Amino acid sequence: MQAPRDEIPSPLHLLLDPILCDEYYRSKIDMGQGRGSASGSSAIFAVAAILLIVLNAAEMVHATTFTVGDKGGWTFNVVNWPNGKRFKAADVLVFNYGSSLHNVVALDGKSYNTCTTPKGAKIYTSGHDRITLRRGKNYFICNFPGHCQGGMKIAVNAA
Ligand SMILES: [Cu+2]
Repeated sequence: MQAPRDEIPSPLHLLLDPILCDEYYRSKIDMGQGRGSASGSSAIFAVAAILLIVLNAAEMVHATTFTVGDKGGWTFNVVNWPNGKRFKAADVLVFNYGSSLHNVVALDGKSYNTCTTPKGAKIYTSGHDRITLRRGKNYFICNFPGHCQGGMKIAVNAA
C-alpha cells in the first residue's frame, strides 16, 4: 500500500499509518528547502495537534480506580492506607463496607481533623460508593459514633 508521491496524505492518515508517515517525510526531506516544505511543516503541526488531543484523551482514560483499604475495605484504622500512593484528579475511590455498619462523609480539612460532620456535608451510604477525586485535598470520614476517632478517616491529595 503505497500512496502516490504527489498526493499529500491527511494528518489523520499519517497518524494511523507510520510507514506512510515515514515515507512522506522522507520525501519531504529529499526535497530540501524547495517546493512543498511549507505544506510539509503545516502537516507536521497538524499531526502534533492531533497527537496532543489523542494523548489528552488517553490521560482521561487512564484515571485510576483505588479500592480504599484494599481487601479489608472501608473500616477502622484505614487512616494510613493512602500513604505512599499517588493520586490525581479524576481518579476514583471505591468505598466497600456494610451499609448498616458504616458510611462515608466527604468534608473539609478542619472537620476532618476534629471528626465532626459539617452541615450540608455529602454523605454516602450505599456500601459500594465510587467517589471521584477533585484536585487538591479530599477528606473522608465515617461519622458513625467513634468510628472516625478509631481511624476510619482518610485524607487524599490529588495532583
Ligand atoms: Cu464506620
